Amino acid sequence: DCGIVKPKGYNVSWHSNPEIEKHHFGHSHPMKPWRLTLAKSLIMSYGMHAAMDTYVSRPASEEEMEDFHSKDYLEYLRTAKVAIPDDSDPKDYNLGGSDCPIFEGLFNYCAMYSGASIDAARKLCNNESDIAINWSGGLHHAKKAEASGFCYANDIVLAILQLLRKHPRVLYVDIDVHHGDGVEEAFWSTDRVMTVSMHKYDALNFFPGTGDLDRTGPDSEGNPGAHHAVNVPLNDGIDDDQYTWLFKHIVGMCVDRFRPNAIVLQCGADSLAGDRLGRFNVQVQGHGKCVEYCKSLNIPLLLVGGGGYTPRNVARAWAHETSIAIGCADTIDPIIPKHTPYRSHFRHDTLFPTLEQILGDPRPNRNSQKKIDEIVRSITEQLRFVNA
Ligand code: V1S
Ligand code: CA
Ligand code: ZN
Repeated sequence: DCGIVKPKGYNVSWHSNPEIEKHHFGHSHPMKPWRLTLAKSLIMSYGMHAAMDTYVSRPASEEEMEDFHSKDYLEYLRTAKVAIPDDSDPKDYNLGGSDCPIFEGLFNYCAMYSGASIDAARKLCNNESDIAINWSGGLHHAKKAEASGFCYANDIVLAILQLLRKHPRVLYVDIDVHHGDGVEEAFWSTDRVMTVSMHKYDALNFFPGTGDLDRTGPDSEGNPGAHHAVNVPLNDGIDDDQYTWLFKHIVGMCVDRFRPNAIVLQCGADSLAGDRLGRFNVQVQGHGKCVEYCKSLNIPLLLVGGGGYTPRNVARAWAHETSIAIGCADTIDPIIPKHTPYRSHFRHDTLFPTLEQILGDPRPNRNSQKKIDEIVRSITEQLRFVNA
């Protein structure tokens, strides 16, 4: 390894299970659990595992998953058979289409990534970890009784429910390029969870089509959830400077007003430049700055993965963010170690591939300063109603 040691008096735990990586959504499907193998390869070749408490996670029990999901949905998910989709089945819970196919071992896959997030949250609750990491989680679109956008079980909601057993208030922050609709909906009517999502927003042409600036919580009089949903709708091509400035400014204001006892950061890597589905121009550095900022707040922090459809860039971002968590980002060699398994995958861009340099055609930045100012003005106004 690279001589990385455990930081003194600061515990980072890494929750994973190699079983998860072996599942396949199907040939042309953009979601590749194998990207986790690639991320693990980087994390381990740098020797970062030596600086963390590493846990092989166990599958969540059905009872644990019932904390959020309905019994009948879980039953359907557990018994769903790989078959020609039956379009006439009215109660298919959105399973079996092209976004959420039924594949071999589906239920086990869901139980495993959920178990890892639940375990990670429990480590934070009993103060055994300062930062807990589950790169296989972050599946923010799943609903109580419905699969959506490559997500079947909502491990984030399950983890936040664990955190709420101990902590009065949890802040959820989502930097996936898509709107974190499933988490927002789950905690829509409570003032114990504030949800913040930054995303590409286009009601008609970008999934899932929700998350406009004025969707701030329930409108009904006296509902405690009012003002506790923060949405940051963005346009194509946003760059590192704009993105990290907005992140720090908005998350900073949310922490000041809401005073969370724990933070969950969904680190979806489809917000990176060159992503197969994403539209942004964020670099590994900028993406990592979001993690660095959350760490600097010194509040128990859960890091989960999420989207990310250009595997070599996903692996880079999550390895870099692991190095930020353990505090060695500035000391490791930027050039990917020679002995890294699958190193050839990172050679796409340069002969000496680095951890941070990604390739992505620079998209024109369609985010005007005027629009950014309007977002900040509106959210500042919204947060005046939050007083924890
Ligand atoms: N964008 C996009 C996209 N691409 C696909 C897709 C492509 C090929 C396949 F073989 C299967 C699916 N689906 C979508 C989106 C869903 C994006 C989910 C993002 C998930 C996350 O990163 O936030 C978290 C893990 N679905 C759609 O746009 C829906 C359709 C409306 C259009 C595409 N077709 C395939 C389904 C219906
Ligand atoms: Ca998001
Ligand atoms: Zn996404």
